[in-house]
Amino acid sequence: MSSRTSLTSGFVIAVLAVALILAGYGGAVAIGGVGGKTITTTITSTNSTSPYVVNLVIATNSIFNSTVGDQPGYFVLGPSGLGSTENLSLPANRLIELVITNYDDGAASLVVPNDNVVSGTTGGTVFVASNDNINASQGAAGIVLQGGEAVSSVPMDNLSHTFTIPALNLNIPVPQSSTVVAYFTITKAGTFIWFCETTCGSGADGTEGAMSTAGWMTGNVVAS
Ligand SMILES: [Cu+2]
Repeated sequence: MSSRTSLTSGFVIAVLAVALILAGYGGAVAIGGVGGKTITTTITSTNSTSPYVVNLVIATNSIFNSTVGDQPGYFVLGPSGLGSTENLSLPANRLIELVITNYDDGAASLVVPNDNVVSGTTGGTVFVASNDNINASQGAAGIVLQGGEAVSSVPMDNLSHTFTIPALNLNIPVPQSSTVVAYFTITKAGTFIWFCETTCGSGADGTEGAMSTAGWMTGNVVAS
């Protein structure tokens, strides 16, 4: 190997490493080629550039109490299992990736008009995937991904719940039986009340039970 070739190889590896760091890649990278050996480099992504991911699940089979019966609720899914959404701790001034998996297949009307429209997210949209809108196929070169949809609103007859923080002008409508991904940044520290704005609770107007109880369809977001 001439010194020129060697220099070029080193340069290519350096550029590749920088590119992977810039892309926020976290993992082991195998770079082959120098003297027939494989160089394995571990690059750790930095927390400040990657989004903070929070996973919420909406489930419907929890028995609120013997009088009310079953009610829908938002739950946090984390490394240690199921958590309460009564006090959701989120970082301030960092991009948040909120993933909501909704197991509720029913629609409900709105308490607050127009809260089927997205607000406060990156690009003013949320990405929705469901069993109805993913329709990939197998092509000659591999799977052809098709489906999922970035939407700026959800039709009322398909609206199941919302994740809404009025103080932050954040509104994430959630369709029936879907997974929703939203990106947003909370630009100030504080405690903000989150609500679901559909009539998914109990009582004559659907605003009691889960809808008026922290840890079910409302709670606090504590941003720090
Ligand atoms: Cu709800």
